[in-house]
Amino acid sequence: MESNYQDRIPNNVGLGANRTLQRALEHWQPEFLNWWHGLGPSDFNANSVYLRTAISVDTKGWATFDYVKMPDYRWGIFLAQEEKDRRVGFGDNFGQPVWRQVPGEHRSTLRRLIVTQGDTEPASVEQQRLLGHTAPSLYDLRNLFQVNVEEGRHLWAMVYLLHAYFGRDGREEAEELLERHSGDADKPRILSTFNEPISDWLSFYMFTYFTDRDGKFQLKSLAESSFDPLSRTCKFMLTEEAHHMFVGDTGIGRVIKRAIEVMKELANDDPIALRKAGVIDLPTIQKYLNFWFSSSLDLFGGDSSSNAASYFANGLKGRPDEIKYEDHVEAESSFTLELPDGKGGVREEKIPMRNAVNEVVREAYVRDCEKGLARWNRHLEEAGYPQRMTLPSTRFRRTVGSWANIATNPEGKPISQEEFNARQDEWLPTSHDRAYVHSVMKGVFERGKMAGWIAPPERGINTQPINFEYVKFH
Ligand code: BYC
Repeated sequence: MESNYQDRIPNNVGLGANRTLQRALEHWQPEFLNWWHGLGPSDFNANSVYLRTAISVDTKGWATFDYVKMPDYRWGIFLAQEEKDRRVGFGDNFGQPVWRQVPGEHRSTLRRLIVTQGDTEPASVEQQRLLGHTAPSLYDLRNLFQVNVEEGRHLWAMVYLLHAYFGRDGREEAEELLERHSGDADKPRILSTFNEPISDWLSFYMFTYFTDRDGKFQLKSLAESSFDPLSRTCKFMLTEEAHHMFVGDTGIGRVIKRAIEVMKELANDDPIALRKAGVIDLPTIQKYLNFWFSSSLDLFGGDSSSNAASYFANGLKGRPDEIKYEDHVEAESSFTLELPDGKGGVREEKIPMRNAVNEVVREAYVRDCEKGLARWNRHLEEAGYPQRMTLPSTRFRRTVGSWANIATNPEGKPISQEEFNARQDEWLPTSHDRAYVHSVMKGVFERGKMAGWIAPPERGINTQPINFEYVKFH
């Protein structure tokens, strides 16, 4: 299908040929813009931002860079190219042709999955709406806005599916995606992490590293779906997701680098001395990491899940890179979970592999998270410091799954609730830590300048220099 960039809603889904759908989406468009103005980035909507926009899905068109005012960003609907003769890749229908329409018996489940995915996209924009004011540089400000507009496009992607394939229910769900709000007491976002405030840039980098990475794994699982329009939508979303994780990965690396620079200058690694010098000390970075990693682990759902088993059996949602697995049916296989034994220890339990899909995907996610830690720890190693960043155990501070509300230390050893309460300030950000981090967050809007708590990036965006005017104030 040709890309049409001239339509009011840019698309490669032939929207012009389907007047009813086009009108329905054109009706939703002003509601989206209202939401953007009310709950999107505050105050920077009149500035020109050096953004990439997808104008088609081929290698040339998916990343076109230019100055754009955010409300003028062309939020389009783009699906990856259709794969000829694509077959169901897993579960009970393995090998059968994929579905171009929603099968009646899976309608409500697919709608729920699409709504849950769609709900996270505007949620993240809401969580980050005030961050622009404290951006550590124009480069970072531009990256924040890039992430925000693309999350807006990902919302469009899910809303398109709801409108195109789910009739009146879908249109109602699309409205509700703009009615729930992150952290709202009455109408919160669906998944827990998306109701956590992101009011400082260290949290933003942690979120884009850990939570966007959950996004990567969930999108990859949905890209395996037998419902082909969902699969193609998610495949294209994944191309944009990579930059979001890059922002987190390099952001955390730069905060650590800057701490190391000051540790060297002062010949001292005492957190108090570092805070006096205006940088973020390593123990505080570790606490933020513990917080966001554990929160993001919850997003994979329960470790033993009958929902996950039926998604897999029915071919609705698979495992990332399903092709790499030997058995695509998993009818007989099992998985051994480590569970709390209720007596302060750990016991093992064998469960059907299909019920363990969330855990299998979570394990793959943890391995992917470790790559960033290896990079950040290399900075410490090269500078000759013995400290290392570590991922806490997947049992630590969980609120979903078998380890939910079981007190453990970061190594995953079950401990008493009293010990957890007494020691949690060593492991998780305290109000004092948060207040300190907030105190160094002051906007730096001069070309090429960086806030004192973060090192400059290694290179600019799209081969531009670091001191490029990434955001124009006029
Ligand atoms: N918070 O059988 P269970 C992204 C619910 S991020 C609150 O254990 P299941 C992005 C669950 O919904 C990716 N509730 O889990 C990143 C279920 O409720 P119902 C977002 C939770 O169903 C950054 C019940 O507990 N995409 O894209 O196997 C920026 C029992 O569930 C939580 C998706 O998540 C939680 N943490 O799996 C922007 C993909 N966890 O249905 C964007 C779509 C579980 O019984 N969603 N629950 O009422 C899914 O595939 C699944 O819903 C989940 C849960 C993986 C989330």
